[in-house]
Amino acid sequence: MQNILKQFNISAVNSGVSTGAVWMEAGGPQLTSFSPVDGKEIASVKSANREDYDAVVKKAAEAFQAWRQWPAPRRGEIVRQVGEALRTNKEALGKLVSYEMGKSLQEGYGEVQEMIDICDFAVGLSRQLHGLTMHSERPGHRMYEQWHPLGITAIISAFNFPVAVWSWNSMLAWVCGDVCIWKPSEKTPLTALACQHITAKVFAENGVPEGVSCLVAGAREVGEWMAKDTRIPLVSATGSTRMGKSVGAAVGERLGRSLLELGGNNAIIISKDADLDMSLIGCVFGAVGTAGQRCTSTRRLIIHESVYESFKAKLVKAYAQLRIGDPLNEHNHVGPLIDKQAVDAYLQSIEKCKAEGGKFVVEGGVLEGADYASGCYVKPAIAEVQNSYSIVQHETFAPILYLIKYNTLEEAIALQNDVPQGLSSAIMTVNLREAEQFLSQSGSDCGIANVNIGTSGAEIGGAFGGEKETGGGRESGSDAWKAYMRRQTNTINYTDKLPLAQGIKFDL
Ligand code: UN1
Repeated sequence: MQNILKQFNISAVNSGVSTGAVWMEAGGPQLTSFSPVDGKEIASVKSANREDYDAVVKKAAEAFQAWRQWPAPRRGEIVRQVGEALRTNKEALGKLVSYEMGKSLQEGYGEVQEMIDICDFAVGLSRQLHGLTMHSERPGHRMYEQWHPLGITAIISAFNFPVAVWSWNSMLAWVCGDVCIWKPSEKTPLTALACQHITAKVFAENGVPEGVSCLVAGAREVGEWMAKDTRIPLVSATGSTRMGKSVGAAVGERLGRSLLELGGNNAIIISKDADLDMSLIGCVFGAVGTAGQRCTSTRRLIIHESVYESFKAKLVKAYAQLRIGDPLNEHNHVGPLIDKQAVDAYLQSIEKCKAEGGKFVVEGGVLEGADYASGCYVKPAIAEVQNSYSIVQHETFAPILYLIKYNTLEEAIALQNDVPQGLSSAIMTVNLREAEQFLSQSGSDCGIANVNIGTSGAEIGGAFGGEKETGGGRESGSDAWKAYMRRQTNTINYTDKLPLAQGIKFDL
């Protein structure tokens, strides 16, 4: 790990405030990053105080004046080179993600791959920031729309995807002509430092203005400054519903734009017509992958009563085979939770579930012993519950899977939708009628609805996000780029008359 830290210029104590090549003398409190893998302190990062923050916003605003003049395909060329640099650094960055955050090495690499993929996507997009043309109702008039850069995009990201979520936002924002200020999770500042170093090198080689890629490490208050800051037209925030409500309210108060990607409470319906063996992988990976800390993690299985017992038996057997331990050891399936606080939340959820009547068919618990010295390794658990339990309605960021029984598909869909969140959902069925009903307007109410794959592991090409308490934002693929630009409608009169719209007569 020492070599990797060195490769990314990370020393024992680092500045967490940067406008690109420049790392400022940060005056805020120091954040210490501990690895949940072994509990050891990795390094510290000095966070931004208000003065540092203001200096960064000023630099970013200046950079925007220049950056927005760069042709979009040229901005795309810079992002292409960032993608190349990520390819070169994939192994090292993937390992650092795995060590600082605790996800399995495969998933660490997968996260960096998502970054590379969004770079490729953004490069193509840089030549496709299309607007529409319309037919004017007036003779000799032309009407069209164009998309202009918006300004500063603030990115607040969470610990669970410490680098990919930043890249979904920043790569799109950059090709759109925006500049970015990133507040990474205070739990994973080092992977952010690494990304900033990778980007800054590419930017410096290409003469990209200082301020196009900014980093402001810090705790909650930095996010609050961003949310209230009228110099920032767009705040893109990923995290808990609680955080999103406060960011959304503060941004809304000043009529700014927010893009919120908040909690999920994702379910898979296992139909009587499901291929049970195939479904098993999707369910188990969805529930225990990233130790249940994805916003797309599978939290609930809604299982048809005719296959309930047999599928439960398969799950119990599969869980017995899970290997929990050091995520850097590729032999293991499940790594640690992010920190002790997360372990407490996991334990409390188990207690609450039991108190409400939940019956555990796979018991949870915290693992002890030399291999689990960080105290953050927990056993993935499975409980039989009712969907109405308050704990089942709540997103616990941990590997606890709830089993619910159903009889008719209508009932299953109603259960799937009957939670405050609306991010991801899936049905396992080979029955076309069921699949189509699930995807129809009276089916899943989520932003993501899948057939015969699980709830997690979305590809970057689609718009990512969800409804209800998930916040309504869409990031990543499809036309999510539109959130990072401002639309302008233009009407041009190329005659020597000035007819008014709607046929209004106004003669002088
Ligand atoms: C998140 O957990 O915040 O679909 C994002 C997935 C990943 C992204 C998850 N591509 O699981």
